[in-house]
Amino acid sequence: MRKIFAIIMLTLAAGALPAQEKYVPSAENLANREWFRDAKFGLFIHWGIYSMLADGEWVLTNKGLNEKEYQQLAAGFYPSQFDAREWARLAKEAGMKYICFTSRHHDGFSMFDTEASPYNVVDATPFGRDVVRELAEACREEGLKLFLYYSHIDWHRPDYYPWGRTGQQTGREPSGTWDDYLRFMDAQLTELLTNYGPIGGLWFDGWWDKPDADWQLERQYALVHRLQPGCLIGNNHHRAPFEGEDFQMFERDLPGQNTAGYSGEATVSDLPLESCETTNQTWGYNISDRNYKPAKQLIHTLVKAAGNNANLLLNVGPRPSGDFPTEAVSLLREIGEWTAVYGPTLYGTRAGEVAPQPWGVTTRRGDTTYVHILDLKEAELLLPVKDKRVRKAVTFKDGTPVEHERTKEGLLLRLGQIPTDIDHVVEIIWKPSRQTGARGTKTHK
Ligand code: JFZ
Repeated sequence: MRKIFAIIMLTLAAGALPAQEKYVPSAENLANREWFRDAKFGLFIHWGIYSMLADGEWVLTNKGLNEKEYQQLAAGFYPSQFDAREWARLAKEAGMKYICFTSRHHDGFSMFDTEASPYNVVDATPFGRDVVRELAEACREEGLKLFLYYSHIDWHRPDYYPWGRTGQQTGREPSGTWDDYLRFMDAQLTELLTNYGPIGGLWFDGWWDKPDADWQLERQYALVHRLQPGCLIGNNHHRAPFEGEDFQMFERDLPGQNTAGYSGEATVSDLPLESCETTNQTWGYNISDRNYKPAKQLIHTLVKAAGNNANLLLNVGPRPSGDFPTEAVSLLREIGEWTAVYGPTLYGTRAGEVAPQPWGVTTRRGDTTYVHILDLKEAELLLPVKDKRVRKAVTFKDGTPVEHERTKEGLLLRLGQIPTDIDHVVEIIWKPSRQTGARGTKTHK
């Protein structure tokens, strides 16, 4: 016995056994990543008891409210117009393929039935309905996938301690045991991944509040993947992806850009990518934010995301009543009219052979490339593609042929006039490349 024990100890010491298993995504997870890359467009929904204060999801901290007083909002939460099926229909009509819903935001209030805390929509509100359950059912009925936003920050629980850089002015007791908080999150994640059927993905957020804390993310991710191997994990930490993550998100920016100032340290990975953006200026319902983006701008963001190999997760902050703001509904409808026609130039595509340009982007599927002309002041466009021959080039919307010519610099498209459409799409079908041509010669890499 002692001998065997000694051998085991020696083997361990020699490093023959790995200390921590590297994450190997399951086949189902890899398939879901491809589904995700194909999906291109999702609806982000920020909704919670903060919506009642109509000043965004950060109101508790931004206004330095007293947290005990804030809790009392729950007793008045009765969203008489809430209809998960209606939300799912609006998303579907807009051309979206998934919904990402705030199951619990930084304020710590759970929008689902949880045993881990009484501070939840079923136990603490007169409404008493499990919003995540109704949304999960509605998504299933409409053929959408459900993703769940889950905050790592908690401005309510004492065990979210030591505090991070946010939520310090809310009158809370400065004490609590961090390990309890980790156990709480494990319990909630177990519920979310057990009680609602397949979850498309988890959208974590808040790591950045205290980057040096012992988050035990690899352990937490392993729990998620053990319960649902197919569930895609993303984390809005604004860094290159961590071990165990399945997609990478960019907040208010296209991959590789950093106009919002959040993504300075995020290199673009090979994982599926997602950009998220607001319809107005805030995530949670904000009654004074009337500054909605025009449909054209949001469509351009969607198209540019696709041209950068990314999805767009577009946000709506429903009212306390449960309705979407009127402007948001109109925007979703307008975008839906566009995707109904132009969807085929996006869904199932990958970034095209021409990198994003000032005039627009390209997407491709098989032997077809879609040239998305978003902003061009001329009637001609030179594509720097030299190694391919055109079989057919047409205007996507009506199939009219597009004159084209091979030049030294590439392929010159003559559009006839300066494009004025929201997105003037030229569809190019290429001839089979010579290497894979009729003579069946070997392809070289
Ligand atoms: C986060 C949330 O804080 C926000 O409420 C919303 O849910 C959004 C989608 O994600 O936004 C952030 C994240 C990080 C920073 C700022 C906003 N940051 O590091 O400054």
